[in-house]
Amino acid sequence: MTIKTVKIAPFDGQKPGTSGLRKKTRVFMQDHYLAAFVQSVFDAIGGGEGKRFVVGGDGRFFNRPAIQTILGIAAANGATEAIVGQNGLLSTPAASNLIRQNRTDGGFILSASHNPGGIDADFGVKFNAANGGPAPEGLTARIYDATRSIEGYRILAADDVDLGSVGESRLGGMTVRVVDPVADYLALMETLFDFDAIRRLFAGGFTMRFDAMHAVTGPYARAILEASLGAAAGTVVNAVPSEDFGGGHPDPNPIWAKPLMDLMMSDEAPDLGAASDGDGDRNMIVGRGAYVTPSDSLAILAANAHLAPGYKNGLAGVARSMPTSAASDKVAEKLGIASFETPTGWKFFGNLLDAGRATLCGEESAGTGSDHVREKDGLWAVLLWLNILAARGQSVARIQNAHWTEFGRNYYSRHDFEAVSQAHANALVTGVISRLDALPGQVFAGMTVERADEFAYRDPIDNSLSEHQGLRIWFAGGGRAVLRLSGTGTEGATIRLYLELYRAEGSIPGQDTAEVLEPLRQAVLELAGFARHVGRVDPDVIT
Ligand code: VG1
Ligand code: CO
Repeated sequence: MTIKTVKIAPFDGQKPGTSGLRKKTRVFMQDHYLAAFVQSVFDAIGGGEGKRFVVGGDGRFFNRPAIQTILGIAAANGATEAIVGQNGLLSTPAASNLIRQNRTDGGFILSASHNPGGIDADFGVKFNAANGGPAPEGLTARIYDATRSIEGYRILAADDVDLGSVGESRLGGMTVRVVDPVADYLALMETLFDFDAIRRLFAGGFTMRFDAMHAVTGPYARAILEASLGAAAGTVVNAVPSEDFGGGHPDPNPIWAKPLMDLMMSDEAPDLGAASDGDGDRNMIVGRGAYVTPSDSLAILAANAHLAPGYKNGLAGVARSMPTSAASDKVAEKLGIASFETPTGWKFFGNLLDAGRATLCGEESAGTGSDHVREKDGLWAVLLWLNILAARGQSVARIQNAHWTEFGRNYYSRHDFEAVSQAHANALVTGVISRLDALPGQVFAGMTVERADEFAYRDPIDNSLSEHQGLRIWFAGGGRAVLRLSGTGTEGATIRLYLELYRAEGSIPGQDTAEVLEPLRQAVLELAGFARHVGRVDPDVIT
């Protein structure tokens, strides 16, 4: 086997976004494109000599050839071991766990998460560091720098490694260890949750549907929910990972998981509905007739986590991304623990988790997790809910209503305007930024602005500063609107508008979320000039 050195020129635009490098699949399939990025990672971390890595992905189109390329480059860069999920599959949280458990130097996770898959859809690569978490800002910047000065990459000329069966093989000087993607993750979950109590819950007739959305959590959910916990066969649906996720968006929200939502709002609803995304790090929780927003879910989990063995000693703190509602802050306040507000993206939770300052973290985009790994974790959230339901013996709706009564309710909604031209999206955002200081006191659609700023985050552990993390506008009467541009899209720009209104008295009888947030929506549409810049006021997706 020989090591080839391939001379190349840098590719434009290999700048990782909110969660790794995400592009159209055909962009990744261009000669040398993936190799250039992977070599840049090695260059940015000081080479691969003597290092060990985890490699796996969500099973989307191009997953397997991409893994072969990464293995060839790792071996040629002197890596000594690669731990790969069988058939190239690893959920993002399971990959994070393997990095930590095996003390590797990091890992490559191949996924574009909730984005659709296929040759004409999306692909992505993410590098996670030795703590199991997404590359932090500093490392991300070094990787991007390396992509701009790369002159060539090293790759082993060799046959494809067999990823179909568990076991070890050699690739040049590197050992490739193919592992069961589920086993170690299941073992970790057993240390955190009361599996016997959840088994008794299912044995007592508790019913559930878990929609794996044709993505990576299928095998995990079947092994854990059905085989280990005794949920009825067929509880997990769409359980076989497919390269294009059955042609859908593997995005667990009321829009893309509509069949599950419809079931949960019908007379045939089981006790619990749940779903996860392409790479298994997001979750959706819905009770019979009761959708739980991700922001509320984080708050409810924080308030009840002590009911699960892994968290019986309480939480050090709770962290949420800035656009996430402040519902979890209320819980932290009552528990007398720290709360943190970070920029969007899991990489910002890493330092807080490593330092033991936060135990639970969450994002409005359906990501929840804890210090058990360094990624958000869809099935973990489902299991914590199950543990809480088993311990309290109450329905999801009852627990949620009691929570609102105790803490008040943060009405919350996110509006996404997709495939907007980059120029129009930038004009809208810079238009608001240029007026930030003048906004307080101004009235839009009958609502008065109280405060407005552009969010910047000073990491309390390493003191690094991350600026331009979204615009926040607070209105008199307690409403907050947030505006930011997505960092995970692959086509044009996506403007995200987040609306939140806190009501201390809890639910308002006879009014749904859209009605409660309507005045706020009108105000921010006018303030930012959506009609003028985007040509429309109705979003593509409301979650
Ligand atoms: C979105 C979400 C963000 C999440 C990110 C990655 O980012 O808003 O909360 O961390 O996706 O999630 P953006 O920049 O498009 O708003 V995943 O499940 O892709 O790893
Ligand atoms: Co994801």
